[in-house]
Amino acid sequence: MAKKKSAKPRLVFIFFLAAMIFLVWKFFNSGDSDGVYDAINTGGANKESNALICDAIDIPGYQIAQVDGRALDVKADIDQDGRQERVIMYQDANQGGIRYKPVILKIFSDDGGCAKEEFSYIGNIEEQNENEIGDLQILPDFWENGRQAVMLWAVQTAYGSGSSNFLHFFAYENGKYIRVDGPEFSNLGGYKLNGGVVAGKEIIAADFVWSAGEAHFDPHYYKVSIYEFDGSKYIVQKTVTTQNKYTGDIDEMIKKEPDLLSAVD
Ligand SMILES: [Ca+2]
Repeated sequence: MAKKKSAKPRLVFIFFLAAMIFLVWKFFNSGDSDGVYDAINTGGANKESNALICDAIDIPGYQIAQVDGRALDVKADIDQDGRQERVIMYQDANQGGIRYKPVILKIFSDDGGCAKEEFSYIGNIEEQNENEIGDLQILPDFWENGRQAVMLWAVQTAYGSGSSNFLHFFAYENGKYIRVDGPEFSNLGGYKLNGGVVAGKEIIAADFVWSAGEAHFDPHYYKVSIYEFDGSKYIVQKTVTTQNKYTGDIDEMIKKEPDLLSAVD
C-alpha cells in the first residue's frame, strides 16, 4: 500500500521539474532580435518586413549639422498623427571648414527606434548649391492651419565676402510633405517673420542697393520687400527702397521708416 502511493508523487515531481527547466530555458532564450523587433513593431503587423524597412540615419560623407553648437536633430509631430517625427539637417562632413556638397534635410518617422525616411530635400535648386545652413526651426501653426512648418535658412557661399540666402518651408498637407519657398537675400540682407501669431502669413525681406562709392560693408540703402502667403506660395506685395542707409537690421529700418510697411492690406 505504501509502495503504491509513493510512485505517483515522484512522477508528478519529475514532470514539475521538467516544466520548470523548460520555463527557465524559455526565459533565457526570449531576449534575441525577435524580441527587439516585437518592441519596435508594436502595431503587430508582419514583423519580418517591418524590421527590414528601418532606414539608416547616417549619410556617407555627411554629418548632422550644428548651428551655434546646437545639433539640428529635432523631434516634432509635423504630420499631426500624434507621433513625433525626427527632422535632421545634414551638412558636408568636410572638416577643413569648406563644404562643397549641398545640405540635406530628412524627415523620419521614428517608431520606437525604427526610423523610416518620409521626406528628403537636397539643397540644390535652380543650379544653386546650398552648402551651408543659417538656421533650422520648427514653427507652430505657421500658416494658421494648425500645422507646424520646418523652416530652413540655407546659404550658398564660396566662403568669400558674399553669399546667397534662401528660406524654405516644409509642412505636411493632403497626405504628403510640401516645400514652399520664401524670400532670397544676400549676406548683407535679412528677413523677418512679420505675421505676428501666424508667423508665416507675412515675411519681410531686405537687401542692399549698392551705390557708387560705397564699400561692401558700408551702410547702404535697402530694398525692402513684403511677401504674403496666398495659401500655396509667397507673393511680393510691394518693394520700397529706404530713405536712409542701414547695415541690414530690418527692425531698425521699420522703426525709422514705418511707412515701409504701409499700403499693405
Ligand atoms: Ca507625426
